[in-house]
Formats: sequence, structure tokens, C-alpha cells
Amino acid sequence: MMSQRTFSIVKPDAVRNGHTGAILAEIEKAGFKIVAIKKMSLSVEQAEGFYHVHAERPFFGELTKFMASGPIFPMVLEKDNAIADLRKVMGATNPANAEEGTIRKKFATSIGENAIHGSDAEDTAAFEIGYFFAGYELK
Ligand code: DAT
Ligand code: MG
Repeated sequence: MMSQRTFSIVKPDAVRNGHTGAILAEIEKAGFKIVAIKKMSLSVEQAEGFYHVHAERPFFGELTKFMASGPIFPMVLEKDNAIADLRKVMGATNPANAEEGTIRKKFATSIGENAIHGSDAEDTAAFEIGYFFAGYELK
């Protein structure tokens, strides 16, 4: 697989708990190049737009409130097979099911507050990168 870009977020729980640096280190250790990164906070409305595919889920309110609860580090990552490989490095959505050594196993506290986001497909990666970054930021 050729070089590919994906989108990730260090979520508010991980930032609050002081795990940003450790998570970035795991990502770099796994061979990803950090193409773009910034620190920001989301409004609930911005979090709703980002997670619109989950709008009908029972946890949508909790999820969007959590994502707006503190600073995050959105970022664009690049490597061969980036989308699938980031999902592997992240681990399962529920940290109770995450494999040993994964970011969620190490740093997530619950299924809702699970430390990191990663795009799940090419189309969602493209939408998510564009939601947070302008073209001129992606060199
Ligand atoms: P992932 O983040 O692994 O792609 P997802 O896309 O299914 O997982 O869900 C998005 C986020 O929503 C997830 O990271 C945490 C939250 N979430 C998912 N399922 C949940 C549940 N059953 N209860 C509470 N929050 C949940
Ligand atoms: Mg997802």
C-alpha cells in the first residue's frame, strides 16, 4: 500500500491526564509522520458536525459534550497503509477489549473517554482532515 494520510485526535481525557506527549511518541514509534497538528477546543456544535455519522446513536449527546470538554490535538498523519495501521495502534473502542500495548489499552479510561480518534476509511479520513485543516496547512 502506498503512502496514505489519516486523521487523528488526542481527545480531551488524554490531554487532561497529561498523556499527549506519550501518545505522540507511540504514533511516531509506529512510523507515522505528523503532517499537521494543532491545539484547540471544540464547541458542542463543532463536535456534533465532526461526529455527524453518530447523530442517531444513544451516546451522541455524551460523546459531543465530552469532545467539547477541553483542549484536543487534532492531527494529520502519513505512512503506508496509515488508516488501517493507526486503527491497530489505537486498539479497540472499548479499552476493556483493547490489545496489550495499544494506545487505548495504555491511556483510555472508558469506552466513552478513550484517548484517541482515528479515521476508519478513506472517505471519512478526507472529510475529517478537511473539517480541521486547510489545504495550505498540509505540506
Ligand atoms: P472509534 O472511536 O473506535 O472509531 P466509534 O466510531 O464506534 O468508535 O464511536 C465514536 C466514539 O463514540 C468512540 O470513540 C467513543 C464513543 N462511543 C462509541 N460507542 C460508545 C458507547 N457504547 N457508549 C459510549 N460512548 C461510545
Ligand atoms: Mg469511528
